[in-house]
Amino acid sequence: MKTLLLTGFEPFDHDVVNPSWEAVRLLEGVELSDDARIVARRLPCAFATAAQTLLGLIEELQPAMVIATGLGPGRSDISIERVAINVNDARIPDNLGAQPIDTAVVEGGPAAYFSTLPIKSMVRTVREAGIAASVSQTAGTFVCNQVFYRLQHALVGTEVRSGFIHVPGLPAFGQPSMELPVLVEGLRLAVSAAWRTRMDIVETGGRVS
Ligand code: PCA
Repeated sequence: MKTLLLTGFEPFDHDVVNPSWEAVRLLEGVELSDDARIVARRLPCAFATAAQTLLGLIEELQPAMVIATGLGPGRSDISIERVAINVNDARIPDNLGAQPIDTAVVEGGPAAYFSTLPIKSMVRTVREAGIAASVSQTAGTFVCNQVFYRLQHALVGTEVRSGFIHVPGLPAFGQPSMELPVLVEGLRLAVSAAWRTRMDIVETGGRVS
């Protein structure tokens, strides 16, 4: 049985839930094909421990694909991330009180890594089900970007494809949001598309600015 490791984050910034984990935990054990299933795990929201936890899980579970997810406050759709950058610049402290500003994720590492997932196919598959999705050109400069960068850095030169998805908040007054069942279905579709698609489609997901 092959494993697709899917992660979500614990709450941060005084929130009591994080929709990324609330959705991902409902996908635990979902089968992607006869010989592949999702294993769901939660990551701590701290610069010192998040990536280390993820890399430990990769060591333990030997997944064939890794997709990390996190809350993107203010996002209104399922955002398939294109790129992770080698910068930490935290606007708020993480859950251990750390707030790195303008430090490298990996000292001496490349400026950025691209997702190795078929991001356009993922967006199209989610949209075809009537669920909002888009390619995102930045995963920010907080813990999610750091985890995404360290993930891509660790898997360079391996057969294991990997990437990151940001999700909207759950419904709350005045905030862009997505209902949990819609989010769960959208993530399931995105992950399934990633699993079965080798060659990505060519279709614009760009922005003018
Ligand atoms: N979102 C944060 C970190 C954890 C999460 O769910 C981010 O976008 O960096």
